[in-house]
Amino acid sequence: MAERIDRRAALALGGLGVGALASAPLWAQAMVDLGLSDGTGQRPLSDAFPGKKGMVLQRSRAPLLETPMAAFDGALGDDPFTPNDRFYVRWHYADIPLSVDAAAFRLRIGGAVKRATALSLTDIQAMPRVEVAAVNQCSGNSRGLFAPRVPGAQWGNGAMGNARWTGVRLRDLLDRAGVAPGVVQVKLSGLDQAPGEAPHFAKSLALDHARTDEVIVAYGMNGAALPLLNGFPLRLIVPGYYSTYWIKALDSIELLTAPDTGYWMEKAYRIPATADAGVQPGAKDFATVPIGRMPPRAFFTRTTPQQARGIALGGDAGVAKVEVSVDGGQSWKAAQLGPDHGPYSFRRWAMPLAGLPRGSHEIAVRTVNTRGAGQKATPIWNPGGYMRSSIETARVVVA
Ligand SMILES: Nc1nc2c(c(=O)[nH]1)N[C@H]1C(S)=C(S)[C@@H](COP(=O)(O)O)O[C@H]1N2
Ligand SMILES: [Mo]
Repeated sequence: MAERIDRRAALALGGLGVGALASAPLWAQAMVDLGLSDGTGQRPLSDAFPGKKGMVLQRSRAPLLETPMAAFDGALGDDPFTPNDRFYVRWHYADIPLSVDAAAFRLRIGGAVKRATALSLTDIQAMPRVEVAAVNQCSGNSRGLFAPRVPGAQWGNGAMGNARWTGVRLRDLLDRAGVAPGVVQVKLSGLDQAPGEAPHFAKSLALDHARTDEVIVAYGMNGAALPLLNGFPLRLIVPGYYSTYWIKALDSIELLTAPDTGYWMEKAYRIPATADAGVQPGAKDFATVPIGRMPPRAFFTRTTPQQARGIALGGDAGVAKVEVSVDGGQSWKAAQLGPDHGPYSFRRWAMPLAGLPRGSHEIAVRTVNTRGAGQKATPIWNPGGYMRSSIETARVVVA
């Protein structure tokens, strides 16, 4: 089994020294332009991080590495999974696990449980195994496209990736420990450490959600162990939800009898309680709710005078259709869709463009999911730079 995690795998992955986090000199690197709203989107591509290559360097410590859109490109029939070595990376705090001893590692399940439990990776891999294809997207993906600009990581569209995640159901883990009466939430946290008095990164899911078939604790990613930077040896997978909940290097599950009032639930990752999560630029003092499900989105990965193509995600449901407009959104034509890998996966799309007259054309792409949710032309705004999901455009010049 390719995902089998043994001690040797951990040692091979354990070489991430702090020195390795320094980037190569900027002059030695290829640059990309993320097309950010304020024109400051030029970034180097970096090979300096263990297990990663050709990543858009946003920040070295804590690592923020973006996937260049070209890494998502492929023909309609190509699988729509993001290679592990191109998968984006985001950590809040610089003190991240630099090596993990897989033999000594334990996942602790405590709080309001019938028996406090600690499971080894061997214990976990002996449990019923499940797999899900799902997009992991940062809540702030595309934040750098917000106008007016908002503070935070200035991501282009590449703070997302799609993988086949293999692991065990969170429910099965909870049942090993036994859920005590009165539990309302499940709090999850990992091996990374907060500096000083800062709050440890932890997120909580409602018990009902945590017990669904879909929420899994993964040890495998695209048929291999998780890269250290993507949460080796275990991470939470919450299909259809933004990845703030997808706790990496997961080592603690705590059952709560009252809602989590920690900083990362009460203060951070909250969106306006409006229908589209948008408010007027500059608005303050509006009601908020925790960010949750993802809306549908479609992206270009390559546009030539002959063909436009890309990827789409349905968010919390499958991609029902993808449509392309070459006339400024007046008319739309259905694109061809690639193979369906389930409701939470990317799906490839392609549209022939041959026949466009000479000149410069703006091409637009939009998707509708199987719940009937679509995309709007006008971008939303909120101060966190969360949940951008408006229609994307690309320009093609026919000579
Ligand atoms: N332990 C831990 N898990 C974490 C985080 C973190 O800082 N620490 N960041 C979350 C956020 S906000 C994102 S966007 C994703 C990024 O996942 P990736 O680095 O595998 O792409 O991890 C999530 N899980
Ligand atoms: Mo994120």
